[in-house]
Amino acid sequence: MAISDFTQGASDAAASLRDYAADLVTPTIRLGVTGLARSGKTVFITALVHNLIAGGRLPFFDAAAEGRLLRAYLEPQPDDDVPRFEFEKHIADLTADPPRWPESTRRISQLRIALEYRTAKFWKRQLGRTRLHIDIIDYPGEWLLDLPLMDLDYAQWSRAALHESRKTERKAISKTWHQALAAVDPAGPGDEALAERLATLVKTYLRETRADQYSLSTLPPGRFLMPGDLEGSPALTFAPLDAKGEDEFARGSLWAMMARRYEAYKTHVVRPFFHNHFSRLDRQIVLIDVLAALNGGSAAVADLERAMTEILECYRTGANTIWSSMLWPRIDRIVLAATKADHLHQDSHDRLEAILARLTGRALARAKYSGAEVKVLALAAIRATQEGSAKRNGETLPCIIGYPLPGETIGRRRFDGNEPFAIFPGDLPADPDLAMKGLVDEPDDVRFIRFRPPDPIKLPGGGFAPFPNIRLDRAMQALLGDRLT
Ligand SMILES: Nc1nc2c(ncn2[C@@H]2O[C@H](COP(=O)(O)OP(=O)(O)OP(=O)(O)O)[C@@H](O)[C@H]2O)c(=O)[nH]1
Ligand SMILES: [Mg+2]
Repeated sequence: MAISDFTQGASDAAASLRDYAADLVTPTIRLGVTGLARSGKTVFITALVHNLIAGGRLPFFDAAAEGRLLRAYLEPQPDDDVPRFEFEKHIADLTADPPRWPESTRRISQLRIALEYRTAKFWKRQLGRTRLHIDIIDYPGEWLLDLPLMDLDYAQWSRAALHESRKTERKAISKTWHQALAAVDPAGPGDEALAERLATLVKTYLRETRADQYSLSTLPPGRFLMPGDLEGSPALTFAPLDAKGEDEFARGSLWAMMARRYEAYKTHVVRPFFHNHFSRLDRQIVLIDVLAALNGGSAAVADLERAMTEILECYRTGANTIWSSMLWPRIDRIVLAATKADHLHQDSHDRLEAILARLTGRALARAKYSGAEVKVLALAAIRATQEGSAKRNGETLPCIIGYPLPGETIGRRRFDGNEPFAIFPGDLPADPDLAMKGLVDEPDDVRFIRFRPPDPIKLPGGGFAPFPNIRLDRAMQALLGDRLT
């Protein structure tokens, strides 16, 4: 061995020893960020990290407001087998000319940020600095829908999934799949091409139930909706079968093949996710696009409520039998956040929070969160609009002003993305129960259109200033504040 190899090896060893020692002395919070597709996870994490690193104005985040945050910087993440959250790429999108929203991410990713701060207790005495690692984990909320599968065998799951798909409102969408299924004999030979065809039909059905009206059917394998790195993998080539009675199926039958794959999915996909990632989280924020559901009408709201109930079930450790086999999550603080609040005038922000509280109320009331604190709030991680007032029919009304994205329409007007426009977003109803019925069912529609991100502001020393936000600081206080005292 050459001497340089030896010294290289020795310094590697020293470095990993240093890392190890640093981990021992630097406490770590693992913060989970989840939500259904397009709920705003990527934008939230990017804005949070940007605000910490670039010293954003965060009046309700105590450590920042009290001037105790000294430095924040990115560090290599601890888990080598998880893709890194591409913070720099997302910032590059948001600060491009014209600015654009980051691309959809659709899989798990992780980022570590190190914070140096002064504790409040010793602040006056000017004692040294303290470090905290925040490991942020972005993962699809759809994956949480898999938890109930752990308690079901293949026959039970098949029955439940078929029952769901036969409901009136889904009949039209499941028709093609059910026609194919009617010709299938579960006792017949386990044929790969047939398995693939059935799995594809189920995935199409699931996608259509969603595309249709922002809806989710219960008991889908979460990866069917959001495959992550398993896109096209044989691990996802199974589907429910229709067995009459309590038949026994021979080895080599289609049923046996599907049952084996279903169990493999549980063992190799569902369990590792809950075991390796979910159960290690300390804090959790669940992002919810309440406005999109309100826009979709009462059926969309009802579906969102159901999906949230299932998702929140995962945080309910007290009475949940499934957890005993998988380690319990140790989450002690949960924030439920309605995103994109900048689509509303500030007068409606409290109402949006009330609607979210109502939407998740049933799930929360049922749940024992084993002492976890739950906070509900409305936020915009990046505020794409400004507030103003404008006259309409002689009356002065509060409005929001932003650049509607190309292709957005209001009435007959179609936007090209280059002109700012003032919009009267209307008020959310003060009574959350009215909102649950869905806004588009109301005669006086409240419609939401999408805006492009705000213009970035260059800092003299290089880089960009954090974007304006709504209540992002309150979310940060609820999630991290107590660990920075
Ligand atoms: N106005 C406004 N729009 C937002 C905000 N956050 C997200 N959006 C919009 O919502 C879209 C989706 O946001 P993302 O952060 O990419 O959502 P995601 O949950 O990461 O989505 P996936 O990666 O596809 O699961 C963005 O492209 C924006 O159009 C916000 O704070 N304000
Ligand atoms: Mg994303």
